[in-house]
Amino acid sequence: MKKKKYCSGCGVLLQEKNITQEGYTSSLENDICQRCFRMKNYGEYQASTKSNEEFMEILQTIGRKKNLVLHIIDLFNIDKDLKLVRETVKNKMILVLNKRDVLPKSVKDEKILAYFKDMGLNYEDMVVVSANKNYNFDVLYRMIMKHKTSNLVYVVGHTNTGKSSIINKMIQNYSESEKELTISPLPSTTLNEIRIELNPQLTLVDTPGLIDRGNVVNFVDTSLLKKLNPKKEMKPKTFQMKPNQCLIIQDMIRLDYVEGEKNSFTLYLSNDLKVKRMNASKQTRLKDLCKTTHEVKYGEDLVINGLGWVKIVERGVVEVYGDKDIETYTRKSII
Ligand SMILES: Nc1nc2c(ncn2[C@@H]2O[C@H](COP(=O)(O)OP(=O)(O)OP(=O)(O)O)[C@@H](O)[C@H]2O)c(=O)[nH]1
Ligand SMILES: [Mg+2]
Repeated sequence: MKKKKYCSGCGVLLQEKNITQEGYTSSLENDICQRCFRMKNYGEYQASTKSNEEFMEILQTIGRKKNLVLHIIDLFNIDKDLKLVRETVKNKMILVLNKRDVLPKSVKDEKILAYFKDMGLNYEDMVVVSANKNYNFDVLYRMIMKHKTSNLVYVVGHTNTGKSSIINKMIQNYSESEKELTISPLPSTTLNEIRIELNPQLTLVDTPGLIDRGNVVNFVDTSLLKKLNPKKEMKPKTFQMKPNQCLIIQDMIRLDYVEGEKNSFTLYLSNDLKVKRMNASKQTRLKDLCKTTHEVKYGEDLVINGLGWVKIVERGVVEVYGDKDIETYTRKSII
């Protein structure tokens, strides 16, 4: 029997029998599956469905080992259940805050770090990085070498946080290897554990990420998806708001300011999205969508999962209209 071969892009078991199934390749001589080939060469993204049960099993298995773990967070899309990963994986952990490049440059790294330190979760260390800008990787590398318990270091986190992008940067920076993991803006790009030996002292293990069911990315087409993810520093948009005014974001989300004093709403979104302020009572657009009401307190953000957030200065009541599966919630302001 032939030896099993796994895709070097996403980790799936390669097979040449069934074109409709995961892991298909026209020939087992190839190193990557057809899905990865298309993503890498044509930017043709194909969604896959990885269940969160499988993800939790992977986390639990890692939790039974003693290896150091890197927990990757997307600063644009901070997971609400950060604690879940920390509680499942009790290993020594470094918190890696990725996509620094999309936050305004005026925000200091210290401020970002302080926000996460205040959560009181137990990490060995924390670092702010950007895989796209190759920012702070020497600091990250030194932290890994300082805290690792063996040559094997696991990389975990939600889908799309940039786990594979970070490992690719580490390969470029610290190894002679030509390997390249597949990355994409769609959920579930990586499908299985993939071990990447950087050098005799360090092997990184890429893992599939937990899917966030309430994230906007699950409900949009590819062209909108490309607009949603900021590619550059976000230019915050500020609107002075009075009750009975509303904001319409890209004909997808409507925010009605229903109760409070004169207020200021600052939107942190991809610069490619359009926002309009309107008179709420004269405008019925999007009002047929599902409504959620939030009381936003002083110093809080209203988060629209996957789209970004609104920093609201004074206390106020806001109604959000959008697809019923898009999750919205409030949190302490990050900026
Ligand atoms: N702006 C910005 N985008 C990034 C950065 N790192 C990764 N991305 C983008 O984020 C998206 C997801 O990256 P991946 O590396 O595939 O994320 P992942 O965590 O491996 O995702 P799964 O394999 O699905 O769990 C891609 O569109 C990347 O280009 C970064 O530092 N800055
Ligand atoms: Mg990945």
